[in-house]
Amino acid sequence: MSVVHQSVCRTCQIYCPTLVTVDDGRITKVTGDPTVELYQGYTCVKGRNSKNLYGHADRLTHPLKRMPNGEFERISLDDALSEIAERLQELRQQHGNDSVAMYWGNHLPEDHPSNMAMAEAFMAAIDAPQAYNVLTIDQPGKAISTALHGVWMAPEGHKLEPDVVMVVGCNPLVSHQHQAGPPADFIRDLSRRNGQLIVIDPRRTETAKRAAIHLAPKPGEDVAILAGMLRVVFEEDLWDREFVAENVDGVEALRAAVAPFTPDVVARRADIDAVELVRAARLFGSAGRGYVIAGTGPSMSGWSTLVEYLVKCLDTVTGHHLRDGEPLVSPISFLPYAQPKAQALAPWPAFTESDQMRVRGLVRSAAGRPTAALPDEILTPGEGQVRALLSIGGNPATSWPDQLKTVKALRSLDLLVHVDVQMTTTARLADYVLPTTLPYEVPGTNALADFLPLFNSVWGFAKPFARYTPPVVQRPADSDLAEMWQILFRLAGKVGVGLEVYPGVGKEGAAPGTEPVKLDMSAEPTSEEMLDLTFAGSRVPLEEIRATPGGVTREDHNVVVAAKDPGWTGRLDVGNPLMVGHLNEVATGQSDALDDPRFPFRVTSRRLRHVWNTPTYAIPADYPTYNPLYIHPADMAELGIEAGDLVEVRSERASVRAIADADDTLRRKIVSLSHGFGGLPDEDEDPARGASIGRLLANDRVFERYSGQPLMSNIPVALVPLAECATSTSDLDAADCAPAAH
Ligand SMILES: Nc1nc2c(c(=O)[nH]1)N[C@H]1C(S)=C(S)[C@@H](COP(=O)(O)OP(=O)(O)OC[C@H]3O[C@@H](n4cnc5c(=O)[nH]c(N)nc54)[C@H](O)[C@@H]3O)O[C@H]1N2
Ligand SMILES: Nc1nc2c(c(=O)[nH]1)N[C@H]1C(S)=C(S)[C@@H](COP(=O)(O)OP(=O)(O)OC[C@H]3O[C@@H](n4cnc5c(=O)[nH]c(N)nc54)[C@H](O)[C@@H]3O)O[C@H]1N2
Ligand code: SF4
Ligand SMILES: [Mo]
Repeated sequence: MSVVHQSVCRTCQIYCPTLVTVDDGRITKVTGDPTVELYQGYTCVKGRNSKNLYGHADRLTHPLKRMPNGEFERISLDDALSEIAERLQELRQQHGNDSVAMYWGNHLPEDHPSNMAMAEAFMAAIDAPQAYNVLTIDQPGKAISTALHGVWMAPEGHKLEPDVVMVVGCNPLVSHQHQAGPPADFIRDLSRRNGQLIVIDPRRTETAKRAAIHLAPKPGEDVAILAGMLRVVFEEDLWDREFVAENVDGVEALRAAVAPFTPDVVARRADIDAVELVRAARLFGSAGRGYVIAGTGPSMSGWSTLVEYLVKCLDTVTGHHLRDGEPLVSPISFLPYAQPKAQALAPWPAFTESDQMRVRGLVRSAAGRPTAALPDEILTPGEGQVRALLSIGGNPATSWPDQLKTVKALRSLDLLVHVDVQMTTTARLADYVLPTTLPYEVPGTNALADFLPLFNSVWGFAKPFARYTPPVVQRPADSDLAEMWQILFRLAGKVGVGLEVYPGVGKEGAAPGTEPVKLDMSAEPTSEEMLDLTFAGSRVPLEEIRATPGGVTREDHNVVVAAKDPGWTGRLDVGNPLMVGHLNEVATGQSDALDDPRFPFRVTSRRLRHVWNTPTYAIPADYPTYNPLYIHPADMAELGIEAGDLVEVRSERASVRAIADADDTLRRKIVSLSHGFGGLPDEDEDPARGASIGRLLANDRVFERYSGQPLMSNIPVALVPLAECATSTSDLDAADCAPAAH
């Protein structure tokens, strides 16, 4: 029997509405749902191909325990959780609660709306402060700069008919990192109104090809470029004096700090055309409405917080915020309604000084504890040493920077528990591997896309859209799976602690005064009950969303931005002393600090269309399973290599082997590689599995002081063609051709 269900893709944060065809209990087809105007039937190859995840031979369906001989054996989930609880209790008793850490990656928030709040509740219940997440190795500057700058309480300036959009180190046409919906929609809408797109990216990306102005700088110079643009905006009086006088502090400090970044200075540093830089600044500054989005490019190149702060400064000094009386086009559906107001919420502390790491002088920031320093917290003996790690929804052994140190740390743990759907690099190192359900087997919603504006104002929907989906297929027969929140609930029960769960996105994101819900630990809630808890009091009631299979698109509440409250004193800050001090350092510092004649190339990060971070076993058949190393054709000619050749990529830290591919959209001497690929360092180097970019990184050399995020892109490397090694008569000696020592 064939049935078509309306559902929601949960492979990434775009949550496309889908039509899922189920034949005799098996998913045979996933397509876009054409009934949803906002998405126009859009899906991507990853979402359509996700049907292959289900029923695949490589899918994990039973918990595994690593035996003393190193082999994995099946164990029941209940027994596994009992054993894990016992070991956690021993460690807590012997070494204190500090010895237990949790890391959650992308699939935790993605899979079920209650997972995040449940993870937070679990760590609070065992009174363990060592909670880490993926944000600090992604774009931590988004959260940190928000705390330093403050927020506009009508957070939607970008949704109302912009005249200009500037995209910095982001490639939404492939990554979808922007509005939920078809990724090119924002460009189409922009050009319909004769608006302009500016892109700043060392590569002529799919997005850059659509831009009116594309600056292709050296990577790592975004601070200088944005400071240079701010300077033009001030010099040419393109800033919004009235808005700034009314709502913004620190403008004189910012103006002084950007003064050294003249167009000529910036052009020289970034190797771009000074005239084009000024043109971009004028276009941005003189537009009536506009906004900037920054992606992973600048964050991975070492500048997350300062770049994200300057992005906010540009939007704020040009007054690109919603005003009194303007419509809010996409109020959040899944949270209680909050009246938008044309006023500033003043900055708040971005750092918790009392929450110190033991290494590199790092502290917890608004983005969380520095994940990049967790391997050191595991390896450094003494009080507070982490001995157990619960790894949920991510893949530390591949995604964390500095794979060599990460793997050494994971191997040294007394207990590593990993929750996943497949035997990833991390799973292979774990003591217990706990398999989790796949999205179409459980109820879900598209709420995370709806919530995203809470974390960054340029994410989320262009129009409200709330959809619920029931499970559309059964779990595999005989499987022993649980949802992530369920695993945590059951583990808490075995440890003997009660859980208090906050609605919405958890305590950190909760409105002041929100009370947690005490769970009855003797009766496991259902997945649906967890949804009820999470969406309590939502603007659009969950009952209504459940009862409307196509989804609810309600724009009620006559959502018009209200005037500033009488007597309101909150102001945004564009002159934060930490940021201004850092700008001064950049102005007077060397821009060529990374240059090293031994490593004439730089490897940058990029996303591939057909995989989402760690590839799954279900890569579409017509796409490569490896991780192409993209090189400019002229550089390939100089190196004497062709597409398909093996190349050793060598950094100061390590070397990996990659399969070369030509890409003339790159700058010369800049190569690019995706993350998520590759095996463990001591496994046979199989180029078909793809090269690990994380192995080339060091976590303690060049790192951002605010988040601990190290250089994860723009890494100095040398490229050595392997064919040359085989036949070398040149100045390459045998040592050059052997993999670099780890
Ligand atoms: N050098 C370098 N390093 C990087 C980056 C970079 O650009 N360059 N990017 C960084 C960024 S932005 C991020 S977000 C992190 C990612 O870091 P993580 O979140 O730690 O890693 P992911 O690969 O996203 O982990 C996702 C996990 O989900 C599993 N999975 C796949 N499909 C499903 C599913 O349908 N359901 C469930 N439950 N699980 C599934 C996968 O097997 C995988 O183990 O990596 C960072 N690391
Ligand atoms: N298909 C697909 N989509 C994804 C993912 C995926 O793996 N595959 N991953 C998801 C995740 S976890 C995230 S965080 C988002 C990320 O979304 P994006 O940030 O859009 O990610 P990328 O496509 O890697 O784009 C980063 C861009 O930065 C450029 N760049 C590199 N260094 C610099 C620099 O120093 N300065 C500037 N200005 N640019 C630089 C690169 O050339 C690249 O084009 O994508 C998400 N979406
Ligand atoms: S864009 Fe994301 S949500 Fe949409 S189909 Fe692709 S993977 Fe699924
Ligand atoms: Mo990410």
